[in-house]
Amino acid sequence: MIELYTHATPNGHKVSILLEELALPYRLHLVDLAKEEQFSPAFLAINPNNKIPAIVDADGPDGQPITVWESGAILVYLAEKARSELLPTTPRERYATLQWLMFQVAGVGPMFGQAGHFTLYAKDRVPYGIDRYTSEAKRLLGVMDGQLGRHRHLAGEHYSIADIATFPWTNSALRIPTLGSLDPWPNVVRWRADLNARPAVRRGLAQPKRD
Ligand SMILES: N[C@@H](CCC(=O)N[C@@H](CS)C(=O)NCC(=O)O)C(=O)O
Repeated sequence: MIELYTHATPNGHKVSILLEELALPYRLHLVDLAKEEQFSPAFLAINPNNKIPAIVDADGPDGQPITVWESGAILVYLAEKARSELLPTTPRERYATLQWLMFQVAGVGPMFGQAGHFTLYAKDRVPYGIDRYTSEAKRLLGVMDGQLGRHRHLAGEHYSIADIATFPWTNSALRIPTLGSLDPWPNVVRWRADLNARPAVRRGLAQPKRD
C-alpha cells in the first residue's frame, strides 16, 4: 500500500492522477497547508523540505519501506514500480519524457506558481513581479503550444508522466487573471480536452476532497 501525503494543489494532483492511471492501491493523508501541517514534526520526518506531495511505499524496491518526495521523482518512481509505458523504456522516448517532465518541474510549476502569487496573493501590488512571471508563463505556454502542434502529447505521440505533471498546472493557469483564457494557445486547449476526457484524470483531480 502506498501512503500519499497531499493537498488539493497542482503538485498533489500530479501524483493522485498517476496513482489512478496505474490503478495502484493508495491511502490518502491530507496535509492541510492552510493549517501549516507541512511543518509538523510528523510530516517533516517524511519530507524535511516541508512540501507536498510525498509518498511512503511499504513495499519499496528491496522489499523495505521507501519514502519519496519531489513530485517529479515520485512520478518516475511510481511509473517504474508499475513498469508502465507512461515512462517509456526505449531510450529516445524515455529521455523525451524526462525532458518534458523536468520542463514542468523546473519551469512551468515555479513560474505559473509565481505568476499566481503576484497576481492573486501578494500583499502589495508589484507590477514588476506581475509582468515578469506573466510573460514567462506565456512564453512557456507558447513552447508547449508549439510542441503540441507537432505532436499529440508533450513527449511525442504517447501519453506520459510529462503530460500528467503539466496538466494540473494548466488548470491553475486558468485562475491567473493576467492570463485569462488559454485560447491564444489552441494546441494546449486541444491537449487539455484530451486529458480532461480521461476518467483517471478526473478521479485524480478529485483527490483530496477540499474541506
Ligand atoms: N518542487 C516541489 C514543489 C512542491 C510544492 O511547492 N508544494 C507546495 C504545494 S503545491 C507546498 O507544499 N507548499 C508548502 C510550503 O511551501 O510550505 C515538487 O515538485 O514536489
